[in-house]
Amino acid sequence: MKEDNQKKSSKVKENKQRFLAVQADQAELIHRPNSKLPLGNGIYERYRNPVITANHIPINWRYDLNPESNPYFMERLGVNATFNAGAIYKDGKYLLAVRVEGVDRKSYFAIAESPNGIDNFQFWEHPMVVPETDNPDTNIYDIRLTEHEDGWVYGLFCTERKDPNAPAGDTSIAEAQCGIIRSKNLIDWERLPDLITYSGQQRNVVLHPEFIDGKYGLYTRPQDGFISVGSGGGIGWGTTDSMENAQIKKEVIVDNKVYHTIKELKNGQGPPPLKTADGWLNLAHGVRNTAAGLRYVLYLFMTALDDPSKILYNPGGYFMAPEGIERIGDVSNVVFSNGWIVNDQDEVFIYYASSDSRMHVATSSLNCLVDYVKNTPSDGLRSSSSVKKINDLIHKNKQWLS
Ligand code: M1P
Repeated sequence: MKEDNQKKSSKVKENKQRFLAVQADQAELIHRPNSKLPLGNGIYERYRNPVITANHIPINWRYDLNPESNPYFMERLGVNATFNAGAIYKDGKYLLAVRVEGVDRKSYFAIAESPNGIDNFQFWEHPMVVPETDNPDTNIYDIRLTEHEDGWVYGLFCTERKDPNAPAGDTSIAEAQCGIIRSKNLIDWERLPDLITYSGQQRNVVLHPEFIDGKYGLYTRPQDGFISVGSGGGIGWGTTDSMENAQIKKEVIVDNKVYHTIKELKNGQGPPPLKTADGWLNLAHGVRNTAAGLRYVLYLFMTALDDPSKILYNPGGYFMAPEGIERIGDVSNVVFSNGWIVNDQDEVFIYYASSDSRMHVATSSLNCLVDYVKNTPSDGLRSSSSVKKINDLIHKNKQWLS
């Protein structure tokens, strides 16, 4: 009996030590200062460290701290990845609604907060509780947060369920649609009915922050299948009278997929657009196929202030592609963004995930991004046009080299 008690108390001590070691390791990770990488490309600056990784997830979400029920101090609810975060700037704080994917492959959302937008991201006490509809979601992911002028903060996300029409025995065919929640405090979320559209499946649906002719405006991405957009695709646009029963009756394509470009296979709106004096600044992702699989990159375009479905500027090529370690992860060769923030100094914080694994930040300014979209030539769609653009530039540059 005495021996048993001694064993127990040494186990408790051992567990406590392991807990303190894990806690210290995490504190070092969270409080590690981030810094800009040198030089950059003049458009934005990348940072040395990712801003959020699976190891940022609070220890008490993953471990049972009771030595009786967890004598080996095992991780009980492991986390696979933290990526594709929605973003919002509130009371001077940078908030990310992160897609957290457990080792069971289910994703959920959790808010992490930073005082400066580049490091010290810490998760709130609990993950977000997203109520279900009568048709429960199997998986939820890629939330876009929109602070709408109606006073609500909306979260539009992808809700995935098994396709009811999947052939017997097929356990992988899914259906993607747009789920909708809203909140005033970002803690209590009200679930609204899923968006109704008339074009098969939907992913990457984003709510525009302002009323357009008295209606709510939504970016869509119609698709025939779950992975392949099929005959659908492109970034679509439609309006709805209310968000309580959101329904888009007419969807128009704003920015289509195009042969032999960075968005040859599919594309999708990223976060809600940013308002500038020149127009709405849009961030999106484009996907092409390669022998090594799909490649996801980010691009920008600008739409008219009075008509978010009308493109004014359309710089050619990608704005950001995966680099170095960003190229490796669960789904390699991917950068994806569904959240960006403008702070009070018009600095822009672009939050992007790499390879479906971790979150990063890149910083720029509104002026700089507007200059980029207005003055970067469009894609000429042919090699000879690319060469012509380079020769024009060489010619213009002559006076600066002499
Ligand atoms: O794996 C890359 C991305 O694939 C999907 O995006 P899209 O529908 O635009 O192809 C999503 O599953 C996204 O979460 C993921 O990052």
